[in-house]
Amino acid sequence: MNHKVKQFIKVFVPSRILRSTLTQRLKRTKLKSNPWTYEQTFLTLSSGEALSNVHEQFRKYGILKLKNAIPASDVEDFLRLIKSLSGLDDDDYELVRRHRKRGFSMVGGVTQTEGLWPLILNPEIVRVLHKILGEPPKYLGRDTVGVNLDAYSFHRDVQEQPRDAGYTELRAEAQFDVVKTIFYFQSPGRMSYRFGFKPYSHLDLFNTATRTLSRRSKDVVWIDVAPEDCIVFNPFLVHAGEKLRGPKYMVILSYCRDTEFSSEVYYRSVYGCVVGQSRKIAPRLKVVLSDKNLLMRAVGDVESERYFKEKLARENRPLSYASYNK
Ligand SMILES: O=C(O)CCC(=O)C(=O)O
Repeated sequence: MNHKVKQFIKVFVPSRILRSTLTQRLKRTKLKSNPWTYEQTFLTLSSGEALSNVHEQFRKYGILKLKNAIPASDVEDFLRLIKSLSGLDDDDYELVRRHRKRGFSMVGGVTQTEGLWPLILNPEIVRVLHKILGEPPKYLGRDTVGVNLDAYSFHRDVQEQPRDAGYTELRAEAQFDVVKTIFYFQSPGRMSYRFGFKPYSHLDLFNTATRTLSRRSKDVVWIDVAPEDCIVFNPFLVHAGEKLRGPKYMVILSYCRDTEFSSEVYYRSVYGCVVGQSRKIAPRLKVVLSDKNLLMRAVGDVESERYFKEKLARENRPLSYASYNK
């Protein structure tokens, strides 16, 4: 309850009993105004926990917090690598804050940095993803390393497309094929970052009103993400990171079921990326992924000229895949 309201009640309501009733009533009204106060809105698991029902539960919530997925010593190594990759350290945050400089973003930063591959291969995360997807997960790439990047406003990681014929079915079919993981490796002693989302929005595909959500909206739930934690989420979920308020070291990865849709997503990321960025899975990483059964069958095909030609031919027919915008 607001401090000023508390003071007002203290000064102007003489009876102790009346004061307490009024305070309780106001507290309850405040709780009622937040639709998520009494509802479970995401899944939480601890590393190593038994995983019954995770597949169904993830479909329902579209988001899961996996606690202590990354050993603390690995967090230190990843943080060191990200700092050297970006050339930025905690002190550089002040530059961003004071001079409004944009932070560092490296698309493909994980696939191109061997020291970060253990993050992709993390057995605990892979075990949970297997349950979520209902089959062995494949690595989709689409990774980003970001330092001191101010967060996007609320968004889905898919484009909102016109509702053409057959589109609804295709999109619904692909709705659970891709999952993303996000990490915030803060330096020791720094506050953890928070990840915000609109509960159940991954099931409400045509509700575009959520795009205008404010960070203070009561429709949003915020999750604290410690450096050892991993957030797994459905990219259709409306989400955002919190505003930059300290040094921020973020990594995003994507995994998928091995389907035509995910090949399409990989294709788009390889051929649709900005010049100078590489979203191809590095050749040596392909070998490592293949060893761990994490390599998509279509990766080689997608990168070949044959796929490119067939793809162009397909595009002459009406095709309505949900498309990835990032
Ligand atoms: O910047 C963040 O913390 C979140 C990033 C994000 O939502 C995204 O890249 O899709």
